[in-house]
Amino acid sequence: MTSLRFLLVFAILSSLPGRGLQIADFRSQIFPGTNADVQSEIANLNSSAPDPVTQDIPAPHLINGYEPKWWKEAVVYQIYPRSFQDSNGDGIGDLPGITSRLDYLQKLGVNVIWLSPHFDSPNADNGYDIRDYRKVMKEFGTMADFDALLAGIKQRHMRLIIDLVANHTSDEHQWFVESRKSKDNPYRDYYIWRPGKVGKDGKLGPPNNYPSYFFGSAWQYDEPTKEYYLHYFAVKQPDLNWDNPKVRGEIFSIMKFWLDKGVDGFRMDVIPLVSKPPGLPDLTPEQLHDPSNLWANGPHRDEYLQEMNREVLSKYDDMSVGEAIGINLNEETKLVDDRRHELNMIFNFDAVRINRDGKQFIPFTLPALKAIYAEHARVLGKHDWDTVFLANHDNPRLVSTFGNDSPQSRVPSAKLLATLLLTMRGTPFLYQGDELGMTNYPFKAIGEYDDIEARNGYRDEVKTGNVSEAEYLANLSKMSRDNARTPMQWSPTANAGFTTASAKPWLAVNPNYKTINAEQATTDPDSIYNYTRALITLRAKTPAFVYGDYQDLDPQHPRVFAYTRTLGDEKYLVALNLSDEPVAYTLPEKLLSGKLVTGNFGKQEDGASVLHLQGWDSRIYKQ
Ligand code: TEU
Ligand code: CA
Repeated sequence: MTSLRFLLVFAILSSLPGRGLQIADFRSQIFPGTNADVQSEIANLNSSAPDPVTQDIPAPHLINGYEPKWWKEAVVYQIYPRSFQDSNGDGIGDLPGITSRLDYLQKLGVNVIWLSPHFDSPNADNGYDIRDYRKVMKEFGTMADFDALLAGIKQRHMRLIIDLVANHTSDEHQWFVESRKSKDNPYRDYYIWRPGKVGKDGKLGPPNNYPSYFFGSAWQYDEPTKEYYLHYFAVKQPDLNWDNPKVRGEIFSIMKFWLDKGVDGFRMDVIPLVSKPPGLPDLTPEQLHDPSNLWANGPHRDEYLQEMNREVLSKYDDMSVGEAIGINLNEETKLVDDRRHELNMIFNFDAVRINRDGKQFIPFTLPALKAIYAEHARVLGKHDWDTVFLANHDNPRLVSTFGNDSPQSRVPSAKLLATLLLTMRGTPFLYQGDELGMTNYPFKAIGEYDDIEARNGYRDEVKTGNVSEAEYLANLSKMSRDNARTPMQWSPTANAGFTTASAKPWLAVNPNYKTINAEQATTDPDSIYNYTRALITLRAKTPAFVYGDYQDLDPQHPRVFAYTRTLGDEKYLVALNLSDEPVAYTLPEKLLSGKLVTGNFGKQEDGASVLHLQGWDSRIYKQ
C-alpha cells in the first residue's frame, strides 16, 4: 500500500510545473475529492488490520513528514533599503526606489522580500534604532510610498516581511524620552535602569561588567536621574524591559498594525535577547568572551515568544524568522519546533560566522563547514524548520568570503554558492547584490567606513593603542558590515545607476560597478543572475530540494562538497568543488552521477563514477 501511495505522490510530483502552490494542487490531485473523501480515504487506510508500515504512515498532507507551508517553499530576498535604489537624487536609497525595481526581483523569481528597517529613525545604527514604529523613515519616503511598495509586491504574487526591532529602541523614542525624565515616570520601567556601583577606585561605575556589542560598556550613565541604562548595542539603542507586560503589549500592537496593513510577517532582530539574566550579575571571564550565549537564554524567552505567538502570530497567515545570535543548535529546536508555537524558523549563525572568533577573522576548512550542515540535518527534525544563508547586511560579501572574487573565479564561485544556498535544506535567504556577484569594497582608511561598529572599534582599539591601525584596518576590510552595504550596482553609468550622476551616495559605490552590474547581468544569459534565476525555478518545481532528506556523501573531503537530497524515489546529487584547483572526484560507495540537470561549466559526465571538476565547478544531477 505505502509504496503505491508514494508512487502516486512522486509520479505527480515530477510532472507538476510551477510554484509552492503545487503542493496544494498536488494534494488536490492526489485526493481530488472533497475533504470528506480525503478523511474516508485516511479512515480506510487506517482501518485495515494494524500493518506496522501503515501505522506510521504520515497524515496524508504531510510531505516526507513535513507540514507543507508557503514559507518553507519560499526563496527570500533581503533588501537593505538605504543601499538598494535612490529615486530622488539625495544619494540615499528609498521605498519608491525599491518599487521601481520590483520587476527585476519578480524576474529573478524570489517570492518573499525581507525589508530591513524602514521606520522613523535618527540612524545611529542605520534604522536598527527606531524612534517611531508606526512611521516611515523620512529619508525612505511616506506611508503612502510604503503602501505602494506593498501593493506592487502583492500584484507580482510576492510577499513582504519587515524587520521587527523590539529588543531596543532609539533613545529618541518617546518612551525613552519620558523614561529618562524621572524615576517615577510611568515609562521608567519600559527600560532597564540601575544605580551605579562604586569601584575599587572609589569612583562610580556601571552596575556590572556587561560589554556592548559595539565596544565599551553596555551601560550609559544618565545625568537627569543619576542612574545607568542598559544598551547591548549603541548608547542610542537602550534595551526595552520585556519583563514589563506593558512593553510586550506595545510591541504586539505594533505587530498587528503592520500585519493588518497586509505585511506577511517579520524578521525579528536579536529576539532571543529580550529576556535579561535575573539580577544582572557580573559576567564570568568565559562569558565575557562571548556574552551572547548567556544573554540569549534568559528565563522568560520562550514564555514571551509563546505569548507573542498566541497574541499575534497565530492570528495571521504569517512568517516569523528570529535573528538568533547566541542560540546554538541544541537550543534551536525550542524556538522552532511547531508544537511549541514560538517562531517558524531562526537565523543560526554557525555557518555564516565560521570565519570569525568574536570580531577577529579566522580561516575555516570545508569539512568544518560541512559538519555544520550535517549537524543541522541530524538535530532539526520534521517539526522543525531551518534557514539557509551565508550573507546579510551584518556580514561581508558572500563571494568574497565563501567563494573567490578574483576576475577568473568570481562568476563560477558565485554560481556555486547560489547552488549551495538553493539546494540545501531550509528556507534560503539571498542578500541584495549577491545575485550579481557583488564583492567586498577595497576599503583603505577608517574615514571610508560608516558603520558604528567599525568606528567605535577604531575609537576603542586603535586610538587607545590596543591594536595598530594597520592590523585593525586589515581585519576590518575583511569583516566589516559595510562591505555588504555599498550601493546596489544597477548599471555601468555614474554611481552605478544607484543615484543620479551629480548626487553623492551615502556610502561609496564599489569601483568595480563598470563590470559588475544588473544591466550586464540581466542581458547576459550566462550571468550569475540568470543562473540563480534558473536555480530558483528548478527549486520551485522540485519538492526534493524543499522537503527532501539531506545526506553529506563525503564529510571529510577537503575540497569537494557532495550531498544528496531525496524525497521518496526522487534523488538529486549536488557536487561542488570549493577550491581553485581541478579535482578528479571519485563518487563514494560506487555511486554514479546520474543525469546532469545543471552545471556552471556545462560539463556533462552523466552516469559517471568519477567527476572531473574544475575549480569552483558546481553540478546538480538527477539520480
Ligand atoms: O544584529 C545583531 C548581530 O548579530 C550583529 O549586530 C552582530 O552582533 C554585530 O555585527 C557584531 O559583529 C542585529 C542587526 O542585524 C544589526 O544590523 C544591528 O546592528 C543589531 O542587531 C542591533 O539592532
Ligand atoms: Ca533617496
